[in-house]
Amino acid sequence: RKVLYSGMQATGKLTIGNYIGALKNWVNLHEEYDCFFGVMDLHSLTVRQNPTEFRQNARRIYTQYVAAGLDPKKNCIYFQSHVPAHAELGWVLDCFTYMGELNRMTQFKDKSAKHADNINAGLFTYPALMAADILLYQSDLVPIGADQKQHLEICRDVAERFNNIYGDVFTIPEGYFPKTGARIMSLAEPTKKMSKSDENTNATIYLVDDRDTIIRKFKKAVTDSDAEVRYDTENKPGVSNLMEIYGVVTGKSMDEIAKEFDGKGYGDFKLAVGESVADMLDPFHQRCAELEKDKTFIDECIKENAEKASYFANKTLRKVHKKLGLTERI
Ligand code: AQP
Repeated sequence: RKVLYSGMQATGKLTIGNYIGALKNWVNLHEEYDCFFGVMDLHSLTVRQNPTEFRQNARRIYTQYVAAGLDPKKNCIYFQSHVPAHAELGWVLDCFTYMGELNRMTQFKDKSAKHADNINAGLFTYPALMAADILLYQSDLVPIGADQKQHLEICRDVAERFNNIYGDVFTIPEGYFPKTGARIMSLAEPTKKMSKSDENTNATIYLVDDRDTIIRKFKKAVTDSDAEVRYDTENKPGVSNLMEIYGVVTGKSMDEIAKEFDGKGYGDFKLAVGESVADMLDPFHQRCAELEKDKTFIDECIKENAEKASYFANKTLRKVHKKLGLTERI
């Protein structure tokens, strides 16, 4: 069977962008592949974390993967920091990644503009660690949102560079991008992607938000002054984003949505979008609450899967060390 790899940073609370752009697709694909889903806590260190909140957020994300429908007994769901091979291969790949390649990354540019007081080396070399995450498991498929496309390209380039020198060590992974919802935008600034680290909490729907909060945030969403529900990302980014969210959640096409709200005001439209998202998240919230009650089940999965992930990751790492000529441990 082919291997699928994906993960999310453990920074903050997951958003419906993370859910629609990534998690939902994992659930659709997970039966067909051997899957590894990481809670990418080492990646989160590029931004200063409050240790108590960080630990809680990371655990919550683990639980949310399971609540969304991923079976932790069949899929390897684990914390990146529990498998030291990630950091080890990350270092090796740092040495195979060029500064020029990393300099072109738009995420680095965006994030360094946002955190001007902490532009650290980890933020810059992030794509090399991400390449290690994927390559350690000899992954074939990597489902990601459109924002991660550039990083996956670097991963493929670095893997090919390494393979050209040392033979076929790494499987070259393919990206899997959702047809709709690959880029859910901020509700406050619809030309920016919705992001879990956005300081404006009204811009973002978190997976933990309750029904009233969700509906309130959608009511406040920035649209435009023409009162026409029409898909046009260029001229109507706010409305188009809401249509996209509604489309993913209800399965309706953009034309169907435009017809449904023809002649109706934005008020009705926003309420319908809010209710559809709240309805989608209701069963998810129930499942999260159940899982949070049964602490031992999640603890056991975390432990078992750290061992399973380490087994596969170390196999690749040993091969890499050998190819590089590092001295074997006696
Ligand atoms: N707005 C989005 N629309 C669609 N997909 C998205 N993803 C993130 N935001 C959107 C996808 O979610 C997965 C996990 O992302 P990540 O946590 O590794 O990092 P990110 O892309 O940087 O996500 P965030 O939410 O913006 O996090 P912060 O604020 O911490 O940087 C990826 O597959 C991503 O494409």
